Amino acid sequence: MKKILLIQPSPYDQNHMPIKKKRLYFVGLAMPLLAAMMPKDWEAEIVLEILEDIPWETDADLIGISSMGHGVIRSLDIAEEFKKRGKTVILGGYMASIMAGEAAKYCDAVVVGDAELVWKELLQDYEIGNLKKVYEKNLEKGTLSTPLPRFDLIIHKSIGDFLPVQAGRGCPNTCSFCSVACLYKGHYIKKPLEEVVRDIRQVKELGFKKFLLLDDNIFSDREYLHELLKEIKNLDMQWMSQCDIRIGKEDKLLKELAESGCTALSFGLESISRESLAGMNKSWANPAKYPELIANIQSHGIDVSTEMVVGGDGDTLESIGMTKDFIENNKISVPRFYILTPIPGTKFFKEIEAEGRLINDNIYSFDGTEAVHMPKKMTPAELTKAYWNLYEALFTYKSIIKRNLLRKEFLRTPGKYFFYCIVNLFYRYQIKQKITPNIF
Ligand code: B12
Repeated sequence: MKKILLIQPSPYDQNHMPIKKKRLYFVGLAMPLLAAMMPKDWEAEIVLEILEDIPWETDADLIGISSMGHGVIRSLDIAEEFKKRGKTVILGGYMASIMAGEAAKYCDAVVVGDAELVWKELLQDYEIGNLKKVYEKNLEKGTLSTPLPRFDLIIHKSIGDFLPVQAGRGCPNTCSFCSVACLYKGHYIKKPLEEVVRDIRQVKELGFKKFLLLDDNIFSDREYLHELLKEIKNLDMQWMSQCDIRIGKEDKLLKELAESGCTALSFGLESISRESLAGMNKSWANPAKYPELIANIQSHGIDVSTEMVVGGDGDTLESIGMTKDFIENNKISVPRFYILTPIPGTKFFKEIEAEGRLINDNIYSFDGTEAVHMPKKMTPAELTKAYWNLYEALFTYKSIIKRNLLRKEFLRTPGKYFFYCIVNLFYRYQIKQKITPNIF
């Protein structure tokens, strides 16, 4: 039996050690899917490095390593180490895809984008000793079909109380900073509904009552979402996902979402400055409407979680300060922020580079917690300081109480808001150590 070892690396911490956690709440789908795509005469093992050590002495024939954002440095280090040990190494995932030329230096082959259309060919090439350096066949506009993910390889590990499910990949929006737009170029590729239902059923049969719908934007195709919600409702599960904020004006869909068991949605609001949003090719989002849209989503019983960036072209120290009021006034339980960062490969990176505004060319240090580009209305040092000030201002005890306990919904579900308070206290602890809070 041949064997593949699939590794989801953990990013390095400030001391250059892979981050370790007792529990990984958000597990990715890539490794269970790649394992499911192995031919019958292959055995597969999955290592989630955040929870377990890498078995350097493995008897595996092939090593597959994923990559995300700045975590890619660890992916490349692991690849190098296994290469030294004479193993055949394949790199894949978002970051290796976006910087395939660079990643290829550290491994035998890189899979750019979706693995589904090239995986069989790659394994055949490996077996005849004829691996190509890069495999790329993106799904683009077609339909997405995936086998049942091999969750049996991960459910015994220390993971959360939900598993991932995917209905579609990509997003119709083309925000210039976004890695998803960079790979999928404005396309949303859907799975047949029967497959999504099959996958949710598997999660349920494995004893989980919740799932995370991994789509980048479940509001990409209204009709598809409407049909999907009818199916999900019948499965009696709770779920969370990510979405375009404009869903906030769709009362019918919001009602269907809530009835189908959707408990929380995360929104990339990015900024309260129109000018900043325009600079990100996100003029379709209107921050003046954010409060009304958020309130409407919350009124349907769906929690709103937000992701925002600071350092856009319209941002001033004052507007970053006002972001604190925005988050508090809109009762956002668990807000998250990054410094706007030009990820290599994205349109935003090309623009910033062409304008001579890149101030740090060590792309491996781009982790969204330090300014690496010249903002228009402040210095990079001021931006980094304003970023941490914003986090500190929102994670005082007073602000945590204001956002989570002093709200009308509190009495209906106090347990939930106490849980959010605990998450906030953990974020506060991280912020004090200048660690950007993360959802994992
Ligand atoms: C779940 C998730 C997480 C989870 C779980 C990660 C894990 N340990 O498994 C958590 C919360 C921990 C996480 C953390 C981070 N994440 Co994350 N995450 C996701 C999310 C929402 C879903 C991932 C997923 O399962 N997708 C579904 C699968 C099927 O798709 P896929 O991962 O792309 O895999 C396919 C191909 O890429 C390929 N593939 C993937 N890996 C490999 C490996 C090999 C060997 C091969 C051959 C192919 C291959 O095959 C798959 C099938 O086609 C994505 C968004 C997204 N659209 O994917 C962001 C995303 C991947 N994350 C991202 C980032 C930036 C991070 C962090 C750096 C955030 C941070 N600031 O700390 C960290 C890094 C963690 C790390 N381990 O290095 C970015 C990556 C951008 C980029 N340019 O790389 C994304 C795209 C979000 C975004 N919109 O920007 N993440």
